[in-house]
Order: sequence, then structure tokens, then C-alpha cells
Amino acid sequence: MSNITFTMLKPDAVANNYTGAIISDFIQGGFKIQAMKYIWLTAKQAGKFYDIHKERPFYNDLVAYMSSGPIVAMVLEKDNAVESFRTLIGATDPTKAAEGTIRKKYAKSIEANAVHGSDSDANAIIESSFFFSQFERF
Ligand code: 3AN
Repeated sequence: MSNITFTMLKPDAVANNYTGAIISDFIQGGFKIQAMKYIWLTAKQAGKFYDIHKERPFYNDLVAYMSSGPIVAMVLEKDNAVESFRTLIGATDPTKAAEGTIRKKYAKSIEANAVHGSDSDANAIIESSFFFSQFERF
């Protein structure tokens, strides 16, 4: 069990001006910000980030979408961070996300689903190091 997870506020969340509200929800949920970056990814960078999904039918659309506008990348700290964060954000599909979760409150669709959350401790480190050089030492 690790104490960090990686998240991105996706282009829909940033464009809809939910950045402040969502970061506030993270903090209210007990997460501490270890690193944060506002950045507009190129399609090449987004493609590299989502390389693990490259065989999936939605890969090209996902890459186009994630490079369609600025995002906010963050490393968050809390005990049992990965699982606790996935509970806070809710299911991938916002129509299936539990009441009160971030995706239920702010997501538009299964693709434009407001936030990303790492799915394992190993991926949390890999994803954090993609954006933040200080995590390469882990
Ligand atoms: P999660 O972000 O909940 O871990 P993943 O890792 O299965 O979900 O998918 C990564 C991203 O791909 C999702 N956040 C979402 O933006 C997009 N995605 C997942 N499933 C679909 C789908 N069936 N159709 C379109 N986009 C999808």
C-alpha cells in the first residue's frame, strides 16, 4: 500500500471552470497536494501517457480529447491513496458513479469524465514521473 496517487483534471473539467471546486473536494477528502502542473498536452504526449490503452477501441478518441485543451496534473498524498482516491472520484462512467462522487458531480460522459485516477501503486509512480521529475527517484 502506497501513499501517493496521480490525477489529472481533464479538459472538460478545466474548460467548465471546475478546477477550483474539484481541487477543494480533493483537499476535503483528506488528500495533500505533493505536486501540481497546468499544461496543454500535445497529441504525442497524450498518446504516450495512455500507451497502455493503445489496443482499445476508444484510444484515438481519448488521445484527441486529452490534447483538446489544458489539463491540471497532480500528485496527491494520503494513506491508501490509490483506492481512497478511486472511491472519491467514482466509476469511470458518470451515469454509474455513486452520488456525491466527483465524476457524478462534474463529469459529462464516459470519455470526458472530469478526472483521471491511477489504478495501482505502480502506475501512480509511473504516471507521476511522466509529469514530475522528482518522482523518478522512486
Ligand atoms: P479510469 O480512468 O476509471 O481508470 P480506464 O483506465 O479504464 O478508466 O480508462 C481510461 C480513460 O479512458 C477513462 N478515464 C476515459 O476517459 C476513457 N474511457 C474508458 N472507457 C471508455 C469507453 N468505453 N469509451 C470512451 N472512453 C473511455
